Amino acid sequence: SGSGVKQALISLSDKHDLALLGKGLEALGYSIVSTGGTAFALVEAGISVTKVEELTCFPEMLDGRVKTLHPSIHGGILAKRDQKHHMEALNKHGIGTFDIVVVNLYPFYDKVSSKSGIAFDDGIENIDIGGPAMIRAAAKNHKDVLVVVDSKDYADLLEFLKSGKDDEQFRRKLAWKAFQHVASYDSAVSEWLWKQTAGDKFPPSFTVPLSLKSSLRYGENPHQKAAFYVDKSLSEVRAGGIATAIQHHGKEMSYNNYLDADAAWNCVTEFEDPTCVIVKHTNPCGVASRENILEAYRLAVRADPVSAFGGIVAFNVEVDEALAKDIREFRSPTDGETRMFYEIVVAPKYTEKGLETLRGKSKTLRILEASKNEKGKLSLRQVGGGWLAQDSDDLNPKDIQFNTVSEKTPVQSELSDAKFAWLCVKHVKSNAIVIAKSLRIAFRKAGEEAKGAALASDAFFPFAWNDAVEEACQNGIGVIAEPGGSIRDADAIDCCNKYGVSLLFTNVRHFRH
Ligand code: 93A
Repeated sequence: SGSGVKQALISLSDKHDLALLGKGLEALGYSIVSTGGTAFALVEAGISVTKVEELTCFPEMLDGRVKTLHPSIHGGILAKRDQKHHMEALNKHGIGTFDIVVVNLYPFYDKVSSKSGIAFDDGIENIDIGGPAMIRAAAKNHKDVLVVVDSKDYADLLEFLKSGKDDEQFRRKLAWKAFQHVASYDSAVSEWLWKQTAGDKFPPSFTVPLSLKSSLRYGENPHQKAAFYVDKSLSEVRAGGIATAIQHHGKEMSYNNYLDADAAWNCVTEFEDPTCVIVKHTNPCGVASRENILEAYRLAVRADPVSAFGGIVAFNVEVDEALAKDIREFRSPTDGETRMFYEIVVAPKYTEKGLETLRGKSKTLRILEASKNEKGKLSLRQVGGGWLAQDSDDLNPKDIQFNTVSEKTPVQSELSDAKFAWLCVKHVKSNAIVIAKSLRIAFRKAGEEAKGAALASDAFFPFAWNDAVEEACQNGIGVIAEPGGSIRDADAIDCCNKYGVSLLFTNVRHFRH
């Protein structure tokens, strides 16, 4: 400040670790200026504080809409200390400088995404105006002002101040983070407003609030740089999905690991019964549901033991000691000798013993604990010069109807196999067919094992005769599930009728490219 006293401006909605910050700054000789609630909390913690109103000589106005929007505040942030006329202007108006600005914003995102919902006017009131103004001002003038928007940075800030050394890089990093914070905030506001204007079209443009989770060693290949970003930097709520999974053990996750783990996790969480999914290069190569998860695991391996080797194993139930032992010990059905090797195990939960046993499998095995994906998220894919956006394919499996269109009606076990195959096929790269059977071994080659099995196709069959449908019928498939909707649907029906096979139309397509 002009009087030589160092000043920090603090205005926080999330007051986590505020006392730690306040005490640290006070000990370093800073005088603290704060808004209403923040000042109150600091006083409670025994820290002396000057209220913003005392500097501005203005009361908080308009129900708090105008608190800090004042030259006494913004002049003190924006003045360039090495510009004589800036400092003269401050002196003339009796304005002191701020060396530190610590602000976090009204929790807009949490409010509008709360389960109970929020009234439109409440949403509006939760748009922070003064906070971003201070953050932007401080970040612009970061050469003279340290700007902090994340309580995780308090310790670094205090450390930096204690060191007494200046560091341009540290200042720029804080400024970068500050603008990132405000940008995510504004995009959340804009997206919410867009949703309030209704219509089911996608917005004319949008930003996805992201924050860096980790730098990755490399991308799909070693010559590609890569990083992993997490959604919703502004939410304290732990979002689901692979991005927020806890890693209990193993080597660092790679770019490809994340892709594969995501594919396995998305697939396995579709099922209600205890299920094991094994994925190789984002495609499920073995899926099995069984009351007994041990059996499901072994069946999933057996479906394609060669691909399963080195794959990702996902479960939708807790991994206990018995299952962990099997994952550790089970020998490849290809030679009955080699122990199965995996890159990753992902599950919703582990017992203590289960975790301990898995840790013993290898140093490298990555063990992930994940929670279910949030539904209704945007799915984005990059193409040359742009992005494709769509709703994620997260129809509730229960809402899909399997309408019999053939003369033959499937028996109960065939129907449940068809539903199982249908859930699988959605997760296989198009064009996909999946064959499933409730007996011990799902069929690999055409032959005995296919007798009475269920076949699901992610898209309709453009041809039936002398093509996939007839071939399946000739190979002993008992039931076929497909979307229907081809101009040659009648051929598929006739063909199934000829061979006495049941045909089900879902009216839903599950392409996945
Ligand atoms: O309503 S505002 O947009 N107008 C302002 O002038 C203002 N100044 C600070 N919101 C404003 N703030 C915000 O108040 C800060 O961003 C912070 O999140 C919050 C802290 O208020 P309190 O200290 O009263 O709890």
